[in-house]
Amino acid sequence: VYEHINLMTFGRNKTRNEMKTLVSTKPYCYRLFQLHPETQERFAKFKNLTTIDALKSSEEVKKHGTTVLTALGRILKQKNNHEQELKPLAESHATKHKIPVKYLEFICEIIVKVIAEKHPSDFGADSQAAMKKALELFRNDMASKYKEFGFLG
Ligand code: HNN
Repeated sequence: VYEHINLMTFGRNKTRNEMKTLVSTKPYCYRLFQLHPETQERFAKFKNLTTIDALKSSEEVKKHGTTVLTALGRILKQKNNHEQELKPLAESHATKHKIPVKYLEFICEIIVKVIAEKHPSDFGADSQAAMKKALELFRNDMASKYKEFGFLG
């Protein structure tokens, strides 16, 4: 599972060009916005992207997808000792961006789906279950931090 996250987060052992190729060929960055348009509304910077083609070709969306997956990869690599990594993100997502826990669920579901699609022979039922569980732990901790910051999510 952690190998896959490495791949998804364009791991440190990749060169910049390899990373760019991965980013530009993997069609997952826009999927959250496609499936759940209400999530796109949280991003002032993506307001002008009103068609699927615009979303698919946007460098900004790719860049943000990388930001999100890199942050998530760092959290998951802590194997649940993620308090330090999680707290500032929980704070900004609770108090500034006001991102409901439901939106976190959306992206987690998409991440599992996309890895399963991209690596069908390496990401079977057990791996999927393990990844789901890891993402669930992440979400639960986000949700409890949200409450500490007074956001009920
Ligand atoms: O904390 C920050 O504001 C820094 C930028 C950042 C990071 C590192 C954001 C971020 C922003 C600010 C974007 C900007 O101004 O460039 C916004 C508006 N997020 C959102 C909104 C929604 C959102 Mn997220 N994020 N994020 C991160 C990092 C991680 C991260 N964000 C997430 C979801 C699902 C949504 C709902 C549409 C999200 C996740 C799951 C993660 C991974 C921990």
